[in-house]
Amino acid sequence: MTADWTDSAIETRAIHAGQDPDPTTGAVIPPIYQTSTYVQEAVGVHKGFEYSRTDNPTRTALHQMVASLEGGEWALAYASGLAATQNLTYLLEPGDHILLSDDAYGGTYRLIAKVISRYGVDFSLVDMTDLDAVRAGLRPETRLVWVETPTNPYLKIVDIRGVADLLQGHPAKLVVDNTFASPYLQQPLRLGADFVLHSTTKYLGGHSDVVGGVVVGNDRAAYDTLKFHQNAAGAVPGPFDCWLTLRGIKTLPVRMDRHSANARAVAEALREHDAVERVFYPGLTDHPGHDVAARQMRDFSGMVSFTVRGGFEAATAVAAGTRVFSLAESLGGVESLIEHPGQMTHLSVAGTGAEVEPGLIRLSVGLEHVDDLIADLHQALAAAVPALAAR
Ligand code: P1T
Repeated sequence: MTADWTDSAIETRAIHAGQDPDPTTGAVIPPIYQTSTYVQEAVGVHKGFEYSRTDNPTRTALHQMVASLEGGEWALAYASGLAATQNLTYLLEPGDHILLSDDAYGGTYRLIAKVISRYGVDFSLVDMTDLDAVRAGLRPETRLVWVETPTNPYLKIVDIRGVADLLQGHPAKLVVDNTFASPYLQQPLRLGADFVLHSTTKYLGGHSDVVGGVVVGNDRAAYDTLKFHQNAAGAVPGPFDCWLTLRGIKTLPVRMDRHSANARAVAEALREHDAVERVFYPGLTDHPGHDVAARQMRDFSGMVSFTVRGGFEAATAVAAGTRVFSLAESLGGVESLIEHPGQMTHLSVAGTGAEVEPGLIRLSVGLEHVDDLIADLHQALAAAVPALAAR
């Protein structure tokens, strides 16, 4: 029985939930239970653990932690965000339909379009910021509505409460991929979502040193199905990965505050730059989703996208021209990253109608000094788009 932190603030829960001192040694930090199996005193008589695909105490601590952060009854952890996504689709039957955001991580699209659809599950894309379009996109056989907010890579904002309300009386469950916000900034279950999904690779882990995923929810029957498939399909995280994620989560609130402050300053600086066409950041007051974001998020997180004048070639040159921002896929770590979605994270949506613009660049704004970040972008833009930068 672990201590109950329900009434504590999220900053306190991020440090303590699911992490009582080790009962045998008093260790303050839960051990990495690096074991595949557990001894039984007699057949079927054990301390609650049989085999580490089924359960592992370090993973149990992570489950309790993330459930606490999201305000959910339960959480289940997986070997990656996509393994978590796949596990949720085990709730579906052939003939069912998924309504998917038209702006979503390319790998989520690829999994649903190229893998899940082979098993008789249909899907269609919709702009989730348009509630009328969501209503029109629902079919009698829709069983999952898949929302990201902010979206990847355009940082569109979906009204979670609005989508949840229009699903009243429909059998479809609402999944919110909360990877870009993190539970510190946004808690979709409190806004009516049925399930929350994270790539814990990103802000929860926070240090670009571990790949993982989680699903969080309140529905016990869904838990039983997902828990069965977590074990039956077996895409579980190892104990060290769970421990790294728990370690990262302890600083989530302070990291997210600084990610958000740095990203806002970067977005404002980019908006002033002549070589930049459009800046996508929900913290800018003229972002079309700003009001909804201000309502459902504590702050606007650390992701910024923008288009450069000069299209594909200029964008490719900017992405390769930064020194503080590393050119890499992924996001949510302490170090700043830059990428070209069209050729990297969203290559798999090419030719689908949901592709991104060739001039689009995505930033994961890290925790370096914001002056260094802005100076780095200025020098990369000046080198890639010299005529415009000189104006
Ligand atoms: O990479 P993985 O841990 O399997 O998580 C997949 C995933 C799910 N949801 C969102 C919103 C994501 O952004 C991702 C992974 N995204 C990247 C690797 C990226 O650079 O966008």
